[in-house]
Amino acid sequence: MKLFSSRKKRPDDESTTAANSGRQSGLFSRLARTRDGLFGGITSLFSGDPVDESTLEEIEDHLLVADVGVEVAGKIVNRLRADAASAKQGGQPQLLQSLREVMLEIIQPCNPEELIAPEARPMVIMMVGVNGVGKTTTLAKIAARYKHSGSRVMLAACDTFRAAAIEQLQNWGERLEVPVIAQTHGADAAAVAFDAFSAAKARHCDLLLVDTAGRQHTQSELVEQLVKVKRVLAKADSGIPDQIWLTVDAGNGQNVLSQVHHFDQAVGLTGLCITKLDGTAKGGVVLALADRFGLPIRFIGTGESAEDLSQFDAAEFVDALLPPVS
Ligand SMILES: Nc1nc2c(ncn2[C@@H]2O[C@H](COP(=O)(O)OP(=O)(O)O)[C@@H](O)[C@H]2O)c(=O)[nH]1
Ligand SMILES: [Mg+2]
Repeated sequence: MKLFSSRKKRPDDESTTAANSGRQSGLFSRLARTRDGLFGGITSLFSGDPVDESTLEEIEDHLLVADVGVEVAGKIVNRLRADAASAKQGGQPQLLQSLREVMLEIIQPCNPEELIAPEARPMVIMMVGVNGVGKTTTLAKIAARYKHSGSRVMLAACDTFRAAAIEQLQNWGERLEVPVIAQTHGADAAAVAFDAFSAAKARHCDLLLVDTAGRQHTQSELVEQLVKVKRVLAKADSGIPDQIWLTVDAGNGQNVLSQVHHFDQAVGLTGLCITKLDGTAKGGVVLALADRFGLPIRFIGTGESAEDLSQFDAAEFVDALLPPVS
């Protein structure tokens, strides 16, 4: 089975149809906190009055509180001001339209390209990130999603740093009926990854998801271990890992920018997963990430259970962040 091939429908293709409406998907309700933080208090957005400086200031303040960052907030407000000054802007519905347009322009580069399945071997995705951001949970959600769509999935427990981490992945494996390759606590993470790839190949899996230990990006010996996992996998097959995704917790706000920078320098990132968008008002950081790095955003997490995962779609995301047009 070639799950990732462009010929095959992706498991969540519905997100790319139906005009990508964030309002029609569950995403709209799940992003309520960020949306309220961004625009909830701005009643003048709906007043129908012409846009004035105080409205723009209010919007800028809210953007900053939602952790969009100074640069992006400035960019957005400048654009709104320019639109307001031009014939394009005649009142509030147009203000919302301008907001939608500028936000979409910023986020659009993060729309992920479809993953193409490699020939005759499993696709290998390695997940990295600091402690507690939701790497293991996100991997399990991804496993559930692809298993559900008929792929053969395997998990590699390469967080050997904490005994509980191996158990956590094994529990997910049991729940999802997905095999987990693990060794004991303290085992060499790179050796586990190597074994897991051999096992995934032998069992004709489509997808191997490699969990890794959480670490601060500033802990150099731990980052070295990640580099080693990557190097050892490449010895097994020069094409792997196919993808290295960084999971970040949206609740960490602007701190995620330095995480992306450091992990990218250390291992080279091909994508991001953004978690905990359900529990934070700082989801505006997605705009900051998009503006600064433009890395593909693969998935967003909006809860703790297996189904609380959405494939990222820029238009849908922007729709879910904006207040409903009354
Ligand atoms: N609310 C919420 N909680 C999440 C999400 N993703 C993960 N978590 C929780 O965050 C905690 C840490 O997750 P874990 O996967 O162990 O993080 P790791 O250390 O990066 O592997 C767990 O309690 C997860 O259930 C999410 O999208 N939303
Ligand atoms: Mg973990």
